[in-house]
Amino acid sequence: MSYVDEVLERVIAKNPAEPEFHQAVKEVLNSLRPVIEANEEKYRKEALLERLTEPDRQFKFRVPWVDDQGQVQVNTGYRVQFNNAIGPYKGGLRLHPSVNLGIIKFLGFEQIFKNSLTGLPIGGGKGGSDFDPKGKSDREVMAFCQSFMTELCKYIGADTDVPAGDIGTGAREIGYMFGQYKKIRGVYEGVLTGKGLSYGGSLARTEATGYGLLYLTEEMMKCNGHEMKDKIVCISGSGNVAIYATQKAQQMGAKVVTVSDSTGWVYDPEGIDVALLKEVKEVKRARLTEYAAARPSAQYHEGRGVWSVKCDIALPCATQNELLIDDAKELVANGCIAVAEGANMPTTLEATEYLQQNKVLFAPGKAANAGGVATSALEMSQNSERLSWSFEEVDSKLKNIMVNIFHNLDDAAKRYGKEGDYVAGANIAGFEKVAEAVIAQGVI
Ligand code: NDP
Ligand code: 2IT
Repeated sequence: MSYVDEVLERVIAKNPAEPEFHQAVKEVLNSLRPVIEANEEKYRKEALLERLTEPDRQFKFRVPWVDDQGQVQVNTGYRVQFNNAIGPYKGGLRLHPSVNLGIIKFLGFEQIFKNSLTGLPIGGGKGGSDFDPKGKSDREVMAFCQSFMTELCKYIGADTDVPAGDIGTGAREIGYMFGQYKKIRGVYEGVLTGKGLSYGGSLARTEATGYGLLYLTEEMMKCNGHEMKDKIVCISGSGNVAIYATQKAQQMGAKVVTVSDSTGWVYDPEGIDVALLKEVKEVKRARLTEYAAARPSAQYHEGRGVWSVKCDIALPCATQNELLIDDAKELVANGCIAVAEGANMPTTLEATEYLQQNKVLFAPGKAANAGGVATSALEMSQNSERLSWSFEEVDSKLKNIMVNIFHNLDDAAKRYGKEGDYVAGANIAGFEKVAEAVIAQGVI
């Protein structure tokens, strides 16, 4: 049996009931086959793949807090420190009822390669909790965040592990967590990114994932003979990534006609009104029904359906496994040119293969959404030098990083005879640097 197959089998046997983690490992290891096969003896002896698929350590802890009725609630908190070969652990905190160890592990594993692709010195980690911020009062969210950080603060630090936002964790939650870290540890340091601008946050971090997604998409389109102007774009999600992806796509002259949330989706043939979307989602924290109610051109539909709308570019920006094989077939039948993942692993393996086989340009999340974490690393740099850069400076660095990522994965794919396979390109380019660093640092 090949080394890759052996490790895949072992990962599944050792980590039962973690299907998302298996999926992420399968995608990465399958596309690394040509690299591993070229160095099979060395990597096997080094147990390199075993070391990359086993987290450095993982924390799971109780998070008790008191709700507005005086009732004690108990959630579970997680932080997985996956790999710090090239820098301190770095990755977001997801607050969503679906969170479990397998989901945090898939996200942490992806983060290793994504962070490597940014070219910046950051390792891979991820955390979160099954707490649901939806429908909670600000006081309840604060109580949860303080309790969560009371435990998490033992394991993190500006040079050790630097968490940030993800689904359900935005500026409000980061603020409460930063306050509690400072209170307990007594240090004012850049231990979290995505902070408010008044206490060490970076300009353009809020916009970075969505903007970065469009910078990479534009470069991929350009290198394949297409431009963004007048393209019809379907976006899923209506959170941080989706909102700023919509904004940047429109700035590039494309028209975004859909967004969605966990209960339904909106089709707006006139183009999504970003100011209204921001008001509904960022200020009111309301459902998309409110967007549709305020916008005569918009139609609201219950359930899923974004990918049934004819488009040139599809940008899944909600969550994992939200673009399935039937959606991929519909996109291809409707003449879709490109899919770029704003979310982490939103496309199933089957749907990804189908899109690639049908010549749809496909940019995987670990490359396409790397602008968020890259700008987090820029926030860390600004915190270290105790300076703040202008919006334009951060945004132009972000754009450079995304264009470079695209060319790195394009080159890596070509080097291994897989031209145009950006999934393989991203995994190979991300892996090479981490593999070298792991081996150079010895058996630890
Ligand atoms: P937000 O919490 O801001 O928004 C998430 C959006 O996705 C919401 O519209 C939400 O709907 C929808 N959503 C979440 N879970 C589900 C679900 N199970 N089914 C259907 N819809 C769902 O999160 P972000 O925008 O920050 O994150 C979106 C994706 O991008 C995630 O995969 C995240 O890991 C990834 N990402 C985020 C980065 C960042 O910097 N924030 C960086 C890189 C990747 P509702 O409002 O109804 O819950
Ligand atoms: O998935 C991701 O890359 C993020 N949620 C952002 C992580 C970060 O540290 O900014």
